[in-house]
Amino acid sequence: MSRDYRFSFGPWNISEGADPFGPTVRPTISFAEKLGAYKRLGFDAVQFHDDDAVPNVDDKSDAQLAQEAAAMKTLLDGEGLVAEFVAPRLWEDPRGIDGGFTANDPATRQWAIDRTKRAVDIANALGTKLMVLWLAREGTYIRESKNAIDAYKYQADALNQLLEHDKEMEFAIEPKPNEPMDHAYVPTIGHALAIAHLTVDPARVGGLIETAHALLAGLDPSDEMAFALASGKLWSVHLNDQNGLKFDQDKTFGSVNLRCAYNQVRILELAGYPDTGRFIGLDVKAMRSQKAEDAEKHLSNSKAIFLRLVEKVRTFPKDVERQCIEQRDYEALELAVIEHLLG
Ligand code: GLO
Ligand code: MG
Repeated sequence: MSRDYRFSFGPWNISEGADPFGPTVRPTISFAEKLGAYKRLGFDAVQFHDDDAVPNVDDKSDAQLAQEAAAMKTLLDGEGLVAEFVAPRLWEDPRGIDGGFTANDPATRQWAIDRTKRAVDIANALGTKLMVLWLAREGTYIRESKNAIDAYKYQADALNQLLEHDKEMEFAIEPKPNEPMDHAYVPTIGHALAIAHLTVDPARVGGLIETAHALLAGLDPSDEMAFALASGKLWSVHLNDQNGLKFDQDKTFGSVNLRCAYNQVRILELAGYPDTGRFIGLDVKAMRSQKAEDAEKHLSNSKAIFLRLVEKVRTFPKDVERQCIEQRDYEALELAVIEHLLG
């Protein structure tokens, strides 16, 4: 019997509903209140941006940073929660406006590395050895603005400095092809794991696959996961859903394409993912139209749909699968999958 899945999300997944065309529509919920939602909704771990744990991280001394991160760890312990990872939020700082690690200005590149080292220190204080790097602004609006060859070298160089800074920390790159930039330098897990091999310690550079990001890249999320799993490098996931090629929607897992969601669960099951001790992260967003009192349902529904799909994967008739594959009757296999999903 495999271990149970453990679930996580980030405080940004409970939000006030602002979008590029309109202001917030729900009241702000304090971090402390959000923490209370975790156990209530059946979640085990918190995904942190560095400044979720230590606000205004750049303005804090090392001593303040250590003290505030330790206080956050105490808060987590009190709630029976753990930190899954810390991600440096470089993309909100004015200095990172044109990228951090790939900025043309060497001083900005240094700031991005230094800020991420501090995020590593926060991760240690919170008791996690996993960093996530969503390389939000590491890309271009126009090709001519950067030298892409240099940009890849800069990213490997930044990783090297981080790997040296902490000899035990693991770095999971979260690929995304676009948004906020027109073109991101690391759009797929293939790119991420190739960059791992440009570093001094490839074994400590892996990936986090987000459903919507893979779909935006025109790829199948379960295959992206499989690619990382094949080298033991799927260190987290951001499950959600996406309705076609448009802005990153972060919809409830399985709400658009149930078959695609089923296949993501299937690949995690085939890999024995729960036994790795890694978490199922849900990077989902409530619809803007959702009333404040119901603005957590995207999280509980995503988890419920995930668990229903685990049951579906586990109860799929293996003999039918075997026969269909032996006879190369994929029409029959397809119908069997659909009938099973229709239940
Ligand atoms: C946005 C990303 C974002 C990251 C998070 C962790 O498209 O998915 O939500 O996952 O900031 O770095
Ligand atoms: Mg994400």
